[in-house]
Amino acid sequence: IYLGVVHSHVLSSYSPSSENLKKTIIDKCEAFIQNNKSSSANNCQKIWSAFEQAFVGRDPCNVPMEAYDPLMHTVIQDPVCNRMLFWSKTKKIVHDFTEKRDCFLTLEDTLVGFIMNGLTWCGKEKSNETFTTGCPGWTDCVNNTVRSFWNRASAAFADAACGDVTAMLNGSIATPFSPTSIFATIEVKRFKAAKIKSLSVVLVTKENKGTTCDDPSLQDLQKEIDPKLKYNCKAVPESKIQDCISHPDTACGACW
Ligand code: AVW
Repeated sequence: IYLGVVHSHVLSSYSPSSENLKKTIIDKCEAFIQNNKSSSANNCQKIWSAFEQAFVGRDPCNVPMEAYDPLMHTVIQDPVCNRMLFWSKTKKIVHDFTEKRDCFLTLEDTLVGFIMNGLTWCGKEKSNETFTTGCPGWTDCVNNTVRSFWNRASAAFADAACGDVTAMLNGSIATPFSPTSIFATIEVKRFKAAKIKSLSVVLVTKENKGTTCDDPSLQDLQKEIDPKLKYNCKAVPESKIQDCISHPDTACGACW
């Protein structure tokens, strides 16, 4: 009984998960800046503070995407015209592709996307603690801590889009332009014809099977975007992209 009391006292005052999340985020932030000197104007402590104020003390199902406005205003990120790569239902292949290449950049290759990628976090009402377990899942409630972050970060990424923009979509599923995806609900809606010249869809297919560029959902995509913006779509076999992943020296222009 005595040990039990000591144990719970230590737990409540030490709050290990919160300390770990802070360390994880600051370590990832610093590692990113080390590898991307163009991000060196960022201050990882300030990023942590702005991040934490979005959700600490809040119901984890009631964090609107605007809660992350201060974080997004704290992060300094240069736009990278012509190299922005959006994606939907292609998470693994798209990141295997960008990992060893500089010609394209996904949200997860930017500072804020890199830091949060793979993490789970939330707070609790009337508490200043940070949790990394027991947080609501993606579809448990609309305004959950993690989902609102990705919505907000995706909005900023799309707002910054300029030049020729690329989107890698999944041709192995029935609806490559899924109406409930972040790509459809947030990103495409924020594409600005004044800044963007063209949208190129790379439809990743399994050897001439599945959806084609004529798919109705891709026609919906084309209808969504400003007609001033040039649209094109190319079905590319997954094996061709895999070849490019295995051979990082292949020029990006030769991959599709
Ligand atoms: P996605 P998006 N349960 O592949 O267009 C758990 O659909 O939405 O592509 N996790 C989920 C769920 C779910 N039901 N739905 C989505 N996720 C998470 C940011 C999961 O981690 C970039 F800029 C999944 O891998 C892209 O252009 C991820 O959300 C665009 O937004 C992506 O879902 C990709 O979002």
